[in-house]
Amino acid sequence: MNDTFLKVCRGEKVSYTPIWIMRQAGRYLPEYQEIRKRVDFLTLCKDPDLASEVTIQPVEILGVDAAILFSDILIPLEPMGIDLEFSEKIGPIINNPVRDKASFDNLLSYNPDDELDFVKKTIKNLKSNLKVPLIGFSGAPFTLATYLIEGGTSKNFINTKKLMYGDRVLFEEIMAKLTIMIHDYLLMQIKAGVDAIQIFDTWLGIVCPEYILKYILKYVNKLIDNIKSNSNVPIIYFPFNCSYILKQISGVSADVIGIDWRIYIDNASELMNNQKTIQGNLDPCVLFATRDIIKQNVEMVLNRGVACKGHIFNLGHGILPETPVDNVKYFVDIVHKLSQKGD
Ligand code: 1CP
Repeated sequence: MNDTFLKVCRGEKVSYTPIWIMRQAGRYLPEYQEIRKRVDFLTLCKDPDLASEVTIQPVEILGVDAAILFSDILIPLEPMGIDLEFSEKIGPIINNPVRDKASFDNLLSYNPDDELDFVKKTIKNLKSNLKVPLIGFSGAPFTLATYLIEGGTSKNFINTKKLMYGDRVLFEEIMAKLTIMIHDYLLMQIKAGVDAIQIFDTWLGIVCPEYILKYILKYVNKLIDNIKSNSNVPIIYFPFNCSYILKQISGVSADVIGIDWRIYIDNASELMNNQKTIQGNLDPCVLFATRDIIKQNVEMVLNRGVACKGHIFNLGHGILPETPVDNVKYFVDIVHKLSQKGD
C-alpha cells in the first residue's frame, strides 16, 4: 500500500507531499454523474457496491494518495430517529429538527454495527480493493448539532444560537449525546478497517471564541481523547473558517489540523507551535484558473508547507461541482512533481 499519506499524518519524513481532495468523489466527475443518474444520493450512500465504486473513482482518475469513504456527515443522524432527505436544489433537509427538550428526549441511541451495517460493508469492501489508505469520517459534534437544530443548512444559524445562548443546558445535552454517537460511529469505522479519520467541523467558524472555548471544544476533546484511548489511527480535525482561534485549537489532540485558504499554512502551523501536521490549503476556486496560476499557487503552498511539521496537500474546502476535471488532474500531478525530493 502507498502509505505516504499515513506517514505524514504521523509526522514522519517522506519523499513527496501526499495529496487528497475534500469531496474528491462527487459531481465534478462525469463518472459520478453517470451513477447518480440511476440512483438518488441516499441510495448511493447505502449501497456498499456503488459507494465503493464512487470512492475508488478519484483514486483511479486522479492518482490521489488517499481515498475517503463515500457517505455524508448526516447519515448517522437517521438512526437517531431523524427524518432526512436530500433535495437536489436545497441540499439536506431534516423534517423533524430538534429545538426543545421534548424532541431531544425522543432522540434514539443506537448501535452503529447494526443500524449502519452498510457503512461497515463498504469499508470492508474497499479495504480489499484499495492500494491507498482509506479515510473514514464524521461531522464534529457542533457541526452535526447545527443540522439537527436548524433542520438543514443555514445562513445565520439563529435556531442553533438561540439554544446556545438561551438554553445552554439543552444545547450541551445535544452536544453530549452527539459526541457519544460520533464516538461509537467512528470506532465502528476503525474496527471495520479505515486507516485514518477526519472530523469535519464545517460550521465552527460561526461561533465567537468564548463559546467555542467554553462549550464546544471540550466535546471535540472528549471525542478525540476517547477515540485515542481505543485506537491509534491518525485523526484529522478540520475546523473550517477558524484562523482566528487556531492557538486555542492547538490543544486538541488530533494528529493533523485541516486549514482553509484564509491563512498561510506556515503561519497556521506557528500558531499551533509547529506540533501538528497541517492539511490544506488551496482555495478551491484556483482550480478554475489557468495552469500557470494553478502551478504558482501550488508552489506557494508547497514552499510554506516546508516549515510545517508535516504537510498533506488538500484544498481549503470541498472541490466545487463545476471544477474542470482536466485542471484537477493537472493539480494532483503538479503537487507530486513539484514536491518530489531528489536523492
Ligand atoms: O450527488 C449529490 O447531489 C450529493 C452531493 C453530496 C455529496 C457528493 C452531498 C450532499 N454529500 C456528498 C458527499 C460527501 N459529503 C462526502 C464524501 C466523501 C468525499 O469525496 O469527500 C463528505 C466527506 C461529505 C461531508 C459533508 N456533508 C460535509 C462536511 C464537509 C464540508 O463540505 O464542509 C457537510 C457540511 C455535508 C452536508 C452536505 N451534504 C450534501 C451537501 C450539498 C451538503 C452541504 C449543505 C450545506 O451547505 O449545508
